[in-house]
Amino acid sequence: MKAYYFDNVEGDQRLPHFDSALPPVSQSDLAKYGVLYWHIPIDQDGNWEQAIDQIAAERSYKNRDIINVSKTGLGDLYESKIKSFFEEHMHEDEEIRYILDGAGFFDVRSPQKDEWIRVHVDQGDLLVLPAGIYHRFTLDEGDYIKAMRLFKDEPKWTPYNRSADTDANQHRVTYLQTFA
Ligand code: KMT
Ligand code: NI
Repeated sequence: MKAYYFDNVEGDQRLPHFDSALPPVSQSDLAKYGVLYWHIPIDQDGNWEQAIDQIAAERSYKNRDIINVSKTGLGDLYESKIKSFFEEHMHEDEEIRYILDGAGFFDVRSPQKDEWIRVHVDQGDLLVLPAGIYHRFTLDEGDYIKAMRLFKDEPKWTPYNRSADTDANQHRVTYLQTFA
C-alpha cells in the first residue's frame, strides 16, 4: 500500500498521478479519515485465510465473494464497469477489499479539505473504506485486479454518485461528524 495526494493533472486515470512536491500521507493519516488498512501476505499454507476469517469475525463481515476486474474477468461489462467504478460515489456501508492478485488505485476524499488521496493497493492488502466516504476506483497500468469483497449482511453495493442528495445522506453526514 502506498498513499499520497493525487496530482489532479488531467490524463489517463491508470497512471500514478504522483507529485513528489505534495505532502506524504501515512497509514495513521488514513485511519484519521476512517480508512483502515492491514497487510496479510498470501502464503502457500493458507494462513492468510485464517487471518481474513479472524478480521471478518471481529468486524462481523459474514459474507464474501471474489471479483476479477480485467477485460477477461468482466467481458462485455468491462467498459461500463471501469467507468462506473471511477465515478465519485459513496455507499451506506463499508467497502472492504482484500487484494488477491493484481493492483489498483482507490481514491478517497479527505473529509476536511475534500482533496483526493490516492491509495495504491496490491496483493495482500486489505482496505476498509468507511460508510459515507466519497471515493472511486481504477485499475493501474497492469489492467488487472482480483479482489475479495467482504460485507456484513446482504451486500449493499449500491453506489450513490456524489450530488446534493448524497451530501445530505445520513451516512455521509455521520461520516463527516465522526471524521472531519
Ligand atoms: C468497487 O466497488 O469499486 C470495486 O469493487 C472495484 C473493484 S474491487 C478492487
Ligand atoms: Ni465504492
